[in-house]
Amino acid sequence: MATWILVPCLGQLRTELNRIAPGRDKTSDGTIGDAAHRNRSSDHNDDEVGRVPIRDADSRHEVHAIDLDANLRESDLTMEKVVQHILARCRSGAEKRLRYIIYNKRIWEASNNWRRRSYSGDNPHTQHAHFSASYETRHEASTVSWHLEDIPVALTDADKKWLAAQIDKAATTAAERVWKTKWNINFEPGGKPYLAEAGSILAHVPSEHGRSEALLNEIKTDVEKLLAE
Ligand SMILES: [Ca+2]
Ligand SMILES: [Ca+2]
Ligand SMILES: [Zn+2]
Repeated sequence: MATWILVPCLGQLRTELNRIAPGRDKTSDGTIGDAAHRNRSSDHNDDEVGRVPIRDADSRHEVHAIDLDANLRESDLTMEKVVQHILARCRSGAEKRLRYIIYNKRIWEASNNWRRRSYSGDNPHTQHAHFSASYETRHEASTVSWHLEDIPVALTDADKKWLAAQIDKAATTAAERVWKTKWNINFEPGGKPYLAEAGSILAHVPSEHGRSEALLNEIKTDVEKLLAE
């Protein structure tokens, strides 16, 4: 059997999904069709020898469809979000590499201006999403970004904790730098400026320094400026 390839645009889609959902389930992933697909016209078939809806311009053996498992194993990133993100780009005209998407009993087609229709095929596509690609060389071969990293996802508690620690560290470092270089204030070990919460500036300078309110505000502004750098 001739060697076939998945069209590069869909390979890129899978690569990006792997990047944003590194622990995703791949059980229901699929590319080239099984025996059942071979008996009917399907984008999962080898386009040079199999039954496909479109004959393309080249003689490369290509598969123009990918199934991606719906279980992304992420806290706030779902296949529904991925599908809707891609659909929005298709509808805006920013994305031209797909012919249709099937997911969770629904189908959206380029030929139907990406309007939603209910899908009643044998497989309800609840375990995976199906993406059918264009047969136009410039589209199928394009590996420009699908911009999956732009999908808004809430931070996990672990993410928040990590971020807060980074900001805290940056704030402390910035504050110490200003105080040492500009104000010539040196803190003994353990006498670090108290930062009320991540991203906030010093809540107070130890009172023994006897600085005035105006001076404190000036320091605060400096630190804020540093943090914004
Ligand atoms: Ca081909
Ligand atoms: Ca081709
Ligand atoms: Zn499929």
